[in-house]
Amino acid sequence: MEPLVGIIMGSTSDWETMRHAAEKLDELGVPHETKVVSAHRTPQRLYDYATSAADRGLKVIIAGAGGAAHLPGMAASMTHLPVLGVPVESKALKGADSLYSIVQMPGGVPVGTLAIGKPGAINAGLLAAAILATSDAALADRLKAWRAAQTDSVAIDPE
Ligand code: RP5
Repeated sequence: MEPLVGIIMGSTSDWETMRHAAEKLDELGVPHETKVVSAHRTPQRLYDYATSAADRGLKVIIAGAGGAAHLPGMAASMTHLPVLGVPVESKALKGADSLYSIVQMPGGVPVGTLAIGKPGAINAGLLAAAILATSDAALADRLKAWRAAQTDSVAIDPE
C-alpha cells in the first residue's frame, strides 16, 4: 500500500527514537515510509520531500530531530499537511534544545510538538493514526481496540 504517513528524521542516529513511531503505525496497520532528511545537511532533500509530500499521497508527516532541530518547522513551512514534531533527546542538553527548537513556532506555521524522546515518538505514531482515523472507520476501530487493550493491561495492584 502507498504510505499515508511520512516519518522523517535528521540523522540515522535518530532512528532508535523514531522507530517507536513506526512501530505504533505498524501495530495499527497504517502504511508509512521512513527517510533520513536533514534540514542542515541535506536541505535540497528536505525541500523535495516536503514540497512533494501531499502530491505523493501522504496525509501526515512525523518529523524527529535533535539539537538545533529545524526539521519539523522547515517541513511545515513547505507543506499544508499536518506536521508532528518529535524532539530527539540530545547528549548536551538532554533534548531541551530539541524541544525549544521545535515547539516555539511563530504563529501561522504550526508544528504539533510531542514529548522529548521515546514517549514523543510513540505518541506521534498514535496521533498520526488518530488523525487518519477521523476519515477511516476501520482504522478508528483498530485504534479503539488498541486503547482498550492498553487499559486492560494496567494492573490495579502495584506489586
Ligand atoms: C540532528 O543532529 C539530528 O536530528 C540528530 O538528532 C543530531 C545529531 O546527528 P548526528 O551527529 O548523530 O548525525 O540534526
